Amino acid sequence: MATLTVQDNLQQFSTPGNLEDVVFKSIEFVQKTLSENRNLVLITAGGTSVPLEQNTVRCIENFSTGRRGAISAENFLLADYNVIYLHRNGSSFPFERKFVDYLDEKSKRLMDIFTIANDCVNIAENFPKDLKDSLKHYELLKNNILTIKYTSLSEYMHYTHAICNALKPIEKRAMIYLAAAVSDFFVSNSDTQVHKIQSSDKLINLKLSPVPKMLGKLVESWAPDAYVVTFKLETDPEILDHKAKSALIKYRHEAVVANTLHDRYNTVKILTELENIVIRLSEEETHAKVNIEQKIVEKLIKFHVNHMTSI
Ligand code: PAZ
Repeated sequence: MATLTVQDNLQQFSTPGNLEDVVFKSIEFVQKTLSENRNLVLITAGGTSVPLEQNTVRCIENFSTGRRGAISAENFLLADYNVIYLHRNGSSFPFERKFVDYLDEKSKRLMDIFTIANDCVNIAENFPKDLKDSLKHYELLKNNILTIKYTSLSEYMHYTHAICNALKPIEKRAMIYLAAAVSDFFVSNSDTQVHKIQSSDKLINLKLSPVPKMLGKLVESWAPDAYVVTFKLETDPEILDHKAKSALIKYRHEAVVANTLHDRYNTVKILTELENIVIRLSEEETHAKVNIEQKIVEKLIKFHVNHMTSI
């Protein structure tokens, strides 16, 4: 059976009501980027949700937290890139995620760090320096990031298509960094019932169809000049290299970042046509809370610079 492409099948995914708004905002942001003479990266982050009913009560989710995308966005912003951050609603957010980490570490709720006296809200404690830095960075860089939220697989598909098209005028100065965990299977419209699936003591069968691959079309025609980076996740390290290499050969894009589920924040491999680089955090780096995304982004920016200067 021939693989269906997203362009042929985008109509399989219901069109989000605010698609025009996303198109408008993306075009506007691209114009701003061109006038500022900057590079631009589209980062996708978090996991897509597959609804089981049209009036959705239940859905299929995946593990992704969006952390990789959020920390990568911080590093691109600090390297003077403009960023379109297409992220799962409620997932990790650049700079803000440091506050979430802090609360987690201290086992506190957000409201625990504020006090109220005479109708004035105060911060209850001395913030550590890195939280102050995050706040400063956000203040400084917030105009350089356009954030777009998605929840469902359909939204993700339509928004990615629309944003890639909007990126065309940026040509080689655009990077596409696909860190989101996109569902591989979905319940097609014709197999999705309108109302809540009723509970009963009978087994129910779900018919899951493969999600059409969009990468081929993305590389060929949605954003043909952009530097395209995909991520490949496996749980079995034995098959990771092969799967990552095969993707690079099949789609002929610029780079694949390969990682395994449980070690993804410590070790990754970056594969390009010419390079095969392992990035692994040392014990000291892990102890010093260095983020591996800083190193991934540093490398990819170098490759992107070469791409921009190539004919
Ligand atoms: O979102 P997160 O920080 O929890 O995890 C990042 C990741 C594992 C989703 C990303 O590195 C990745 O591999 N994305 C592609 C997954 C895939 O193979 O579809």
